[in-house]
Amino acid sequence: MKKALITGVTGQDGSYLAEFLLDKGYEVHGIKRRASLFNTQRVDHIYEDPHVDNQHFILHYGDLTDTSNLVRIIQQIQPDEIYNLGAQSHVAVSFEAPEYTADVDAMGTLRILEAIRILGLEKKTRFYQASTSELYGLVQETPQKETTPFYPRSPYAVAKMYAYWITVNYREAYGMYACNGILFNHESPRRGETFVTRKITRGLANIAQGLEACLYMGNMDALRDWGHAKDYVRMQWMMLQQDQPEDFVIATGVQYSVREFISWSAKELGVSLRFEGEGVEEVAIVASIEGDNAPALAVGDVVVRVDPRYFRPAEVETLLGDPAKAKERLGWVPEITTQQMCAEMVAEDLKAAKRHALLKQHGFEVPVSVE
Ligand code: NDP
Ligand code: GDR
Repeated sequence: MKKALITGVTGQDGSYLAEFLLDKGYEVHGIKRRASLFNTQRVDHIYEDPHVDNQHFILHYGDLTDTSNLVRIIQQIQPDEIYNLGAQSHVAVSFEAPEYTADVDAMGTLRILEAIRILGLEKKTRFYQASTSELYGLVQETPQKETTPFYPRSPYAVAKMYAYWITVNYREAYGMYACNGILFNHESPRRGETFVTRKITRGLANIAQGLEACLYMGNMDALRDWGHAKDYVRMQWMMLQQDQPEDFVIATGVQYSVREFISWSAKELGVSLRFEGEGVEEVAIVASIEGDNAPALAVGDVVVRVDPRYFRPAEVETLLGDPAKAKERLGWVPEITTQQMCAEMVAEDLKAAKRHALLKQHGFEVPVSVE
């Protein structure tokens, strides 16, 4: 039985990847951080009681800032594959916590690579690094492919650039099977609530059900190439099954604006929006309503406004990937379109909002977290 270790197993990708590898018959180990509240919601459905024998899904406490912890876990497991998905992954937050972001995202990657080397596992353990389209930042070529020069635009992207190159370096210096997946944005109903797609689907569902008044957005002109996380974790595994380690761009090859994503999400709720005004004065107004998913809304309501506090000190305006290499070499193509993904996310968030609204109707007020 193959053994895999996933850092960031409690995150969006980690949870889908753990499911995927368990289905393939792997023994899956994951590193979770100590937190003051349970932080395992995304993997609770695959949790296995440690008191029963023959566990296939095993969680270890740990942190990418803690070298001795990483060495001990890797020594204990002797994994065939390590997927380094753990990161301070929020670009805007990286401007607030640049040093921590560098420690986790850059040095954390080095710590794992060094642990593999110190333990003499260079020939056994294959390593996947969660690299990112944010490396392209201020884009030098469109669409972006494996050979496009990098120009990172945030402390997050700069830290991930170190991680990208140290992965290449350890492959070249020590002959390790180590590779980078340069993944463009990918989303799902499990996406963190403060990333733009989930903020939109959840926010609009809450507004439609009367749980929030208005959605405050940053740069709605930003263009992104959004895929579904399920498609992207499949590719993470495929990258570690080749004869030779190589780096791949993973993307859909289509881009849309944040504003378009807002319009689609509203449409999924039966609401048509009209955008009016410019810059920080721009608003989205309800133009028409169909069906019964938005009982709290009326035509003319303003549901989206701009709040400059969501603007970034340096913005990545446009990203569009070219996944031709992944298609040619690995036969990988995304199976879920951006629109299908948006519909799935809205449906899930609407279910949750309806649950909340029902509790509220019956006198049980449950506060809705917003940022
Ligand atoms: P998430 O933010 O959903 O998950 C990040 C994971 O990393 C969580 O499990 C988190 O733990 C964990 N983590 C954070 N800090 C530490 C730390 N100090 N030590 C150990 N673990 C830590 O990210 P995604 O699942 O979306 O992304 C997975 C990886 O892919 C990340 O590295 C991200 O930067 C990268 N990436 C993501 C893309 C995307 O569009 N989703 C695109 C390209 C790259 P906790 O749950 O406790 O917070
Ligand atoms: P990104 O994702 O920065 O691309 O990083 P995010 O969803 O945060 O932003 C995408 C774009 O939307 C604009 N935007 C807003 N973003 C947020 N979060 N909140 C807002 O209110 C808002 N309004 C507009 C942003 O300015 C940006 O242009 C994600 C992360 O998953 C990274 O870890 C990963 O590496 C990259 O995708 C690829």
